[in-house]
Amino acid sequence: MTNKKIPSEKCERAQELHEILQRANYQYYVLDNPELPDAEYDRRLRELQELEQEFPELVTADSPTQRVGAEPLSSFAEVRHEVPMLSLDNAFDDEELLEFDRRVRDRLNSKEAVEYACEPKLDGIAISLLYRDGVLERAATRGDGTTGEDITQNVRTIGSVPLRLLDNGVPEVLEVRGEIYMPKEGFAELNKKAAEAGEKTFVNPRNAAAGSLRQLDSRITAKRPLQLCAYGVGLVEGATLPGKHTEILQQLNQWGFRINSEMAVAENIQACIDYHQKLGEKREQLPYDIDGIVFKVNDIGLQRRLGFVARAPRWAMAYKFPAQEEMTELLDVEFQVGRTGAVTPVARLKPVFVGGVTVSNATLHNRDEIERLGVKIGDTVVIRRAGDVIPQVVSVVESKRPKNARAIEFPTHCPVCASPVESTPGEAVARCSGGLICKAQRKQAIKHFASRKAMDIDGLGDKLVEQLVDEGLLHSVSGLYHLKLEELVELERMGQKSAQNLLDALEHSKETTLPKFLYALGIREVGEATARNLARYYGDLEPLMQADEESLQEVEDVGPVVAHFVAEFFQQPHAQEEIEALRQSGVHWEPEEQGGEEQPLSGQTWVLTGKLETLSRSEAKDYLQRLGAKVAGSVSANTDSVVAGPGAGSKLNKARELDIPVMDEDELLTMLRERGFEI
Ligand code: JCF
Repeated sequence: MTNKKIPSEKCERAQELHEILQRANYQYYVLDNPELPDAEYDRRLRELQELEQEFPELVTADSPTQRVGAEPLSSFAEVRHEVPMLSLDNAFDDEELLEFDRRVRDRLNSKEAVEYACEPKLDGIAISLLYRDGVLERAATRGDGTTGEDITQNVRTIGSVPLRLLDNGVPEVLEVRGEIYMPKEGFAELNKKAAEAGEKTFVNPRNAAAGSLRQLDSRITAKRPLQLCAYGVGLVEGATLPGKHTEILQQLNQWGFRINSEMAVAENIQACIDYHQKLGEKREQLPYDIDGIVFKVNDIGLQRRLGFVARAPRWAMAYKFPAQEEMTELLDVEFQVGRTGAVTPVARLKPVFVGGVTVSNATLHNRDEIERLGVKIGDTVVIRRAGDVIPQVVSVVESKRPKNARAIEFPTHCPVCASPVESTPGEAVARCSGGLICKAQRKQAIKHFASRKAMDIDGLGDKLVEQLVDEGLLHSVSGLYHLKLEELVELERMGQKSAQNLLDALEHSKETTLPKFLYALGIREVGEATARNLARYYGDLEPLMQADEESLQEVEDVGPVVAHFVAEFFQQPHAQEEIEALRQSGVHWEPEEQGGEEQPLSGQTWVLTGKLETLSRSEAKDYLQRLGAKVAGSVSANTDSVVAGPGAGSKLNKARELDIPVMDEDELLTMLRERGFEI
């Protein structure tokens, strides 16, 4: 960076800025521990940009200013990989993994256990990064393993890709291999923004990552939340790397690369099976998509002895998890009517095994979603089922569309009660206008009323509610308390004993609390927490029923929308009659202690992160709210306490950074027990 025309102090300043920005970048992207505030970073970057504008000779390939993207390309150049980029052989069950280990030991003529490196297999795009004298020279896609595409301009924009290696003693030539991926959170945000702007959304994080890297205009790539995780090396010249795979990765980490924080060493193949099992349970909590675990013989000497077959090394294996996406056929679309009248299109599918279970229904959410997907009946569709989330239709395989594919017609009238279906402008959901005239809404309302967190009527399951309504024995929530033994025993699959049990449960449910009763009414947008707030503010039902929208908004967490739904609900003559009938039947509660009295955690904001083992997430939240705490989804300077379980990631880091007290689940349980909860 020496040039006669440039004053030496400018040259030195540019150098200094390079170092500051490079270090800040490393702390932010690799260590997850930023030290330079964003504004400070931006100021320094601007200073460097101005310097480079004044003296264009100062611009180097590794300058932090090069991360913002460059002029669009017309196409990507071809790149030949000097050391081929291999793919991985797959295993799908324990037996296949044990088979792999046997083959390894046979080849090595070894009876002893082989040590393996274990890491999650990220669902992204494999790439090669070539460094010469520590400076990023070229980044290329894997392509077919031998020839890939030069995407250097795009890769340069990714914060966690070092433009220059840290430390001295780097090899003259170092080719680092890794996976570029989009974390789940960034993906969700990107899609949200795209949807709001009426643009096309991405089907999954992997496609989003691939699409972002394939941009000819790197300024677009620069705006995408991409990450790099290094998993190995290719070409190395002018240095000797350590003798174990895990040590090489540690060395890469020293040089400024992110490596997977879940990486572990397994002493033998059984430990690999355990690792696969453990990560499988943690899969949903990880901040990125993975599709399996990669196991590699850890000793590089042994790797050399094992060599390759065709395109895959003999020393590595990917043990896959059940796929979360599969293709199947859309047989039909039905429309379900929910408790609040929402009409939801449901895809009836040719059964397909996905995410570990057989799926034959998936949600299509709403009319806009059907339009966005452009899906027709008869289409082949991609179904995604991740964790316990409802299966979704993520895309249509248009090349497989049959000639007789039929358009999906959204009903103008409720399929259950024939009342008109109405849409509110600005709302994606269409609703049946039938209210409780609609059998579907009535059934859902009764199921909700009986549910555990509401009136908790034991033995009144969904099936039984359907049966009672269909048989004409039950027309409303209050009708529950008029059911008779003679009627019940007439029902199919209902004996004398279960009929009596149900009547006992109904009797028992009459003694309730105001929050539970309010929640049970199923007022739109009134969940358990809001019901509790309303109960505490008004103390009893009558003042709440009289409250106007303005007064309602004085209640914690109640805004104009919720206030409107609450006031509207109690104004309906039908609702008033039902409430009256329920009280006539003996439903009762003690008035609530009103407002004023401070709860132990009033005014505090708590955050739950990671996996909880004894409590479910919603139970923990519920307990904390009952002590007066607010439970938030992200950590900020306003957070008072964080409960972190295994697998806690960025939220925990942030809490530590901000010096916020952190406790584990045991400590939370102790605290709750001290406050009188019996857990
Ligand atoms: O995370 C990955 N997708 C991943 C891919 C990790 C690895 O350790 C890999 C890989 C592809 C090939 N290792 C090889 C040899």
